[in-house]
Amino acid sequence: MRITSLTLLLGVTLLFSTAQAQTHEVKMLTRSATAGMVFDPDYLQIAPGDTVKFVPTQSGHNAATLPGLLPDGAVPFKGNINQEIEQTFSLPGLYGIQCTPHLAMGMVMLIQVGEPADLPAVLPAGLPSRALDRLNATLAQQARP
Ligand SMILES: [Cu+2]
Repeated sequence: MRITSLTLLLGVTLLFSTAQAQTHEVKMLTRSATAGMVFDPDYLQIAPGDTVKFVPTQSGHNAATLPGLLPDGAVPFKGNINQEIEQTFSLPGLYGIQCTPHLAMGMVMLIQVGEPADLPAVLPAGLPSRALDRLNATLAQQARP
C-alpha cells in the first residue's frame, strides 16, 4: 500500500514537470492574412525552460537572435534558411528574433521569457526602420494600461 502511494506520487510529479515545459510553434511566413514577411505569432510570452519551434511554413526564411536584444548571458543562435529549429529559452528577459535576409523588411518578433520588466524595453540602435516600427508596435500592444 505504501509503495503504491509512493509510485503514484512519483508518477504525478513526473507528469506535472513534463506538462510545465511547453513547446510553442512560430510560423515563418512570406505572407500572412494581414501582412508580408512575418513571424506568426510575432509576440510570445513563455516560461523559462520553454521551447520555441520555428517552422519554415513558407520558404526563404530563418530564425536568429537579434544582436543587442537578448538578456545578458543568453547564447545567440542562428538557424539556416528553410531550417526548422527548436530553441529552449532558459534565461528570463526579452529576446528579439529576426529573419536574417528580411530584417530590413521588418521580419522580426519578440519573445518574453518570464514576466516583462517594469522598465520599458531598450531596442538596439541602428535597426532598419521597418524592423524598429514592428518591434515598437508589438511592444505597444503588450504594454499594460
Ligand atoms: Cu524572412
